[in-house]
Amino acid sequence: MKRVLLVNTNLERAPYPVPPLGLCLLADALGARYEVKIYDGVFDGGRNLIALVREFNPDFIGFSIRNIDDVVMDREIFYMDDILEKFIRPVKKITDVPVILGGSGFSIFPAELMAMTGADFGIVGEAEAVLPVLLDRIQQHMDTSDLPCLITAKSPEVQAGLGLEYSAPVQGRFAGIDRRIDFTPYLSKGVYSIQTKRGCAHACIYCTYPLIEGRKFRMRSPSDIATEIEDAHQRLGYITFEFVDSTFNDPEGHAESICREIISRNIKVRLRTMGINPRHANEQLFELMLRAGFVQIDATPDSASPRILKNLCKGFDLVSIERMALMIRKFDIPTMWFFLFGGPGEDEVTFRETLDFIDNFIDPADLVYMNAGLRIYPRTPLYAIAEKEGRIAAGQTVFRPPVYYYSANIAKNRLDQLIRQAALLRHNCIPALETAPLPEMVAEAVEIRKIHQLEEPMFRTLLRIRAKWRREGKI
Ligand code: B12
Repeated sequence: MKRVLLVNTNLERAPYPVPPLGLCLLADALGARYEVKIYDGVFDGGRNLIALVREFNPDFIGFSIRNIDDVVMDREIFYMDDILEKFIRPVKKITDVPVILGGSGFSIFPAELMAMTGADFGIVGEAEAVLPVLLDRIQQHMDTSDLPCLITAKSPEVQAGLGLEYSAPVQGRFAGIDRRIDFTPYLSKGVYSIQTKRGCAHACIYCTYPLIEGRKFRMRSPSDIATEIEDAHQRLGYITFEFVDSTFNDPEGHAESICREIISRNIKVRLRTMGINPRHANEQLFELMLRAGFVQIDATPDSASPRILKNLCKGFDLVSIERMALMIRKFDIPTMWFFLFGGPGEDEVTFRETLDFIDNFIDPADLVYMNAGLRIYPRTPLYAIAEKEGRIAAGQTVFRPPVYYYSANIAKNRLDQLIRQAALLRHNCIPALETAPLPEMVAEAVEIRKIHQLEEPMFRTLLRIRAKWRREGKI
């Protein structure tokens, strides 16, 4: 049986380490036809990779490239140099088996990463269907040029299938992340990722999700999702499960069905999710989410200015965000809010509109994350806008250095200053550059949580300490 080594090159552990769900799904998809091993670089950082390659002696090596940069302007962590240095180059030095790339970061910049790494093949987007066929064809020395979303070293410019409308159903049953990798380090520091669907039918101008996952929602059945949670819960105990969908409550009704399924099985778990879309947020959803075990959500409206919401093509209006905020307060669901300033048309007036919303609608116990500058990605409407406005040259690469869009209606320094001022006056507003809390603050939070046996999300404890330290003039 041929052997496949799948390498997770993600070295980032902030805001917390994320398990390589995509690679685990691929290992399942390669099934019984291949012997598959996953090397998880998150905690090992490449140290034992070469020994594993020598011992396992794979016939194929796949590298997953998730993060390219951190999307925080002015901090600009660029991950690729380390990925090349710690994983790809050392492996290529000792073996010449075919190297295949994939992952969400790769799917955004496929041609650039093929050139940078010297890989043989790359698959853009989901790979459960294509990867097994590709490996079969390579072994049989067959032509691969008709495979969708495949890029080869010989024709990196042929991005066949990019923007392809995926139609294959998303894998239903799944063996589980912890059955594919050592999940122990994630038990205390991380979460168990759950995907309930693929695709994003929205058209936010800067966003890559539709490019990575396709534009059509393709759902897993609530029963398969609940079974995955139930089984992992039985194996791993009381862990936090996190939904990694672009938006959890889309299309309408799916999130509700998942919650009902979890409730009906009486599974006692901690759940959290990214992206709640205001358009489909309603009281019944929040009620069901609380009953199912949600302890925390993210709300990512990006702006609360009617003009900017329209310019970003968010697909919802201020009224729906306000309605959602009122429900969040009514049900007291701990929420991290994310705002992204500097989009097309942003000026002092629109900035203040968002600030007014923060002041009038967001619980001061909840966190408000303020980022500025929109990362420009290829093949997005924002790229076309930036090109048209002459911010970037026609066809310019935005891979490295990462290029950000800034509204022409407000100077960057002024916007940064407004964000800093807003954060100084509000203990719960955190500028993107200051995301990591002080170690002393974390230590105090841990202590308080232990003494009072607090179950609330860590960010709420930290925010209370932050407010106290501000009052005491410590920060
Ligand atoms: C969920 C998510 C988060 C969650 C993670 C929660 C969790 N428990 O996992 C949170 C909010 C914490 C987060 C944080 C960050 N994220 Co994020 N995140 C995502 C998101 C929406 C989904 C990722 C996911 O789990 N997908 C589901 C799995 C099943 O898919 P997958 O891993 O991609 O695998 C499939 C394919 O890619 C492919 N594949 C994967 N590997 C391989 C390997 C081979 C060889 C092949 C052939 C194929 C292949 O096949 C797989 C199965 O189909 C993506 C956007 C997106 N839609 O992909 C952004 C995304 C990955 N994040 C991004 C970034 C930047 C970050 C942060 C650095 C932001 C920050 N400054 O904090 C951090 C890093 C965190 C970390 N520790 O790594 C960027 C990366 C691009 C870039 N600019 O670098 C993305 C693409 C969003 C974007 N801006 O476009 N993120």
